[in-house]
Amino acid sequence: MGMKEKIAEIHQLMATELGKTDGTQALENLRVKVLGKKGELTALLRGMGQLSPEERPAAGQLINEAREKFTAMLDSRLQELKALEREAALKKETIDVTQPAPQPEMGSEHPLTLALHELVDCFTGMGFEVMEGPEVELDHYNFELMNIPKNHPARDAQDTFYIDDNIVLRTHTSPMQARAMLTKKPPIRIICPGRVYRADEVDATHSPVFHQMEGLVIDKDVNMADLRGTLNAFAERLYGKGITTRFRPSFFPFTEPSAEVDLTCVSCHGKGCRICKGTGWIEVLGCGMVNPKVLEMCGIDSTVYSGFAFGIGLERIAMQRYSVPDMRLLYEGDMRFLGQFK
Ligand code: 2NM
Repeated sequence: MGMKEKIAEIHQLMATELGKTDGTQALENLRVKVLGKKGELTALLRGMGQLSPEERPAAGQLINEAREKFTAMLDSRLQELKALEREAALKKETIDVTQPAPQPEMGSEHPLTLALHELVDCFTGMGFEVMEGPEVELDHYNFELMNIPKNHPARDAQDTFYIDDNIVLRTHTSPMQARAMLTKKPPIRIICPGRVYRADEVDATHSPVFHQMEGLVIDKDVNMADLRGTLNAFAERLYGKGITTRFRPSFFPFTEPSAEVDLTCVSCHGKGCRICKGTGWIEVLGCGMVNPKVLEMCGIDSTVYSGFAFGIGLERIAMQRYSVPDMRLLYEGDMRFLGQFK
């Protein structure tokens, strides 16, 4: 077979194999097979030794032309394959910037926090300031200044967690209000939300740790009508028009007179139903005119100033508002419960 025919054979091989290459690696393999050290065209070059000296220049030229031609074929296929590979890579790596991002699972506010925020919004809207303070309190602030002297039944070890003789876990947020009266000049309008402690049994409506929000107003000529107006505004704001209050006489050492306050039953609007046990009223808070003794002990002249105070249990409000049947649900952190407040 002459040189021309052999080259034509290799050309034929190139042409068919080239079309079959499916990637740059396959192309490189073909290049090695034809042009590499042990390649077919290189073998022809080696075989030139057997040719006569007259035949060699022409054969050498044919081989060199073939090498250039094959190199050009390989190069052009390489460009094609690179373009195809790039296109495939782009397709695979495409980012759809319009696709919504995966949403992180959002938490939600605890029902007690929801109730707290509603109450705080309501009273700050009426000009009250929020004051917070220590949960570990001096007996002096928690009891003495609240007109609950030594030997008063409310101090009973059954009700109070004592740290030592003089230090307790606060049983209400009133000590914060004593601190306010001792440090501020009237007019005073504050609410004190926070955690309080009582050595109670645990059941559907009791827990040794619970939350309160107490309010205090001190100024000249503050009277019971101001107290009632304030609580009526609170009732309407939180529960809607037509919801009002009913005061029942009661007793607290720190207020005189004192009252328990009921709200129109929200579920029957006063007609009487299962929720309000037929009375048309729901008990929600305690209140009264600050006892002059408390004012005096806290450095406020009771002949010039008077004040009212009230205390609201946050658990009770949250349970009524969100129909929570058992207080323990508020503390267990069960996601199936908490997830309902999104
Ligand atoms: C209540 C009921 C009635 C109250 C009294 C005071 C203070 F500091 F002014 F004496 N703070 N909170 C109070 C009055 C709290 O809770 C049921």
